[in-house]
Amino acid sequence: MELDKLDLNEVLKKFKQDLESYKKAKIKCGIIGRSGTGKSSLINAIVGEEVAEVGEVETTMTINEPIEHGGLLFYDLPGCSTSNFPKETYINEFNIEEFDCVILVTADRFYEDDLFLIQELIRIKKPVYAVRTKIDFSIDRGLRRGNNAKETYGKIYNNLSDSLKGYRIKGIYLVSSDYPSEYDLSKLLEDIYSSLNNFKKERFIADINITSENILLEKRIIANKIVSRFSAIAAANGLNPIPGVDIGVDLAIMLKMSKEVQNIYGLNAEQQEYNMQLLDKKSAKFIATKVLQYTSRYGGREAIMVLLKKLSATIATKTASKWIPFVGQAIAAGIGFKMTSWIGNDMINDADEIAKETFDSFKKTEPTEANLV
Ligand SMILES: Nc1nc2c(ncn2[C@@H]2O[C@H](COP(=O)(O)OP(=O)(O)OP(=O)(O)O)[C@@H](O)[C@H]2O)c(=O)[nH]1
Ligand SMILES: [Mg+2]
Repeated sequence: MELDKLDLNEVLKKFKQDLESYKKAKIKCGIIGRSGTGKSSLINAIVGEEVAEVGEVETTMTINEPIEHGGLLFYDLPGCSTSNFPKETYINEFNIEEFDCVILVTADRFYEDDLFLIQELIRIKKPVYAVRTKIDFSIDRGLRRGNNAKETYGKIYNNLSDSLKGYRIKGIYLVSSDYPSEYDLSKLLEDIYSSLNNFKKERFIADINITSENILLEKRIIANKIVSRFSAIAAANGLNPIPGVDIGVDLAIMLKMSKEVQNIYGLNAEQQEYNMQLLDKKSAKFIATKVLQYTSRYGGREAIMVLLKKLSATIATKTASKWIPFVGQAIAAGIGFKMTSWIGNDMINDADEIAKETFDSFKKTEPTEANLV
């Protein structure tokens, strides 16, 4: 009996610590490139939300003030050739030593100063990702001249690859911020993800845009972990029954969990607004309705109370012991755990379904002639 209690406490403590570490994790990402190359658009496409200002005219920015999205911090930096910052001191000037990754952005090719910077970055062992933006433009242009998408893509890729020969960069990615789930954006994100460890890895996958089915799968794994952690905390806090439910569950924790799941799946208002711009009218309307249903089911205190009442009625009709992994005093905590994780799993299943439908709609909206496969 004593042993069980001890185990339970240890388990709860671990879940709690893990949730804290996840919440606190930050990934610092440098985005370096000339003005107008599409840095801000790329940041928005990475996170699936308009967090950076995009413009036809040069947008002002405060250097060293990162653009934040969850645990992701983007340092939007001017290229070293066009800036007032000499290339020799560039790395120190911007504290690049502290970055987890550097994305070098160009809309055409990499220049001598870029190559110098790449060399310096590799010398200090920073993972460097070379990104060529606006690939949709180039492919369109190619099509008008009688070159198919594959030819244009191949030509651009080979040219960049030749110019970067001998530099140990992580990869070359041809992306379009207007079509985030086309071309190489998902590969870029998957590669950055693979280079990170532990909680940074979790945080990264939770905070990025769904640009591939693989990312969606990874998000599900993280979402499940997060729900377990929240459930453990709910169990630990939830020994006092709440009126009308009979069983101790921490409502505040459930609401936080709900928010986190919505964030992971891009269901919050800002992320939806971003998606709506990229979808055709019919899909946008369909998805918006689904999201509205989702938020009214899981989004507020009352909504969760309704779910809890339903669930506690179900539990009452069954033998409680069947559901409870713990013993003795831990019974109430056990039920709190189970109820939170049940509701959490429903949240994940429903969110996952909407995300899948959104992703499929993107695929339908994308330029079919430009498809590379
Ligand atoms: N078609 C297309 N247009 C893009 C893409 N990326 C950026 N643009 C456009 O290019 C212009 C400049 O994009 P920004 O993202 O503001 O570029 P930036 O590098 O942040 O520019 P500064 O902040 O001024 O340095 C905008 O009009 C964008 O809409 C892309 O992948 N495809
Ligand atoms: Mg910008």
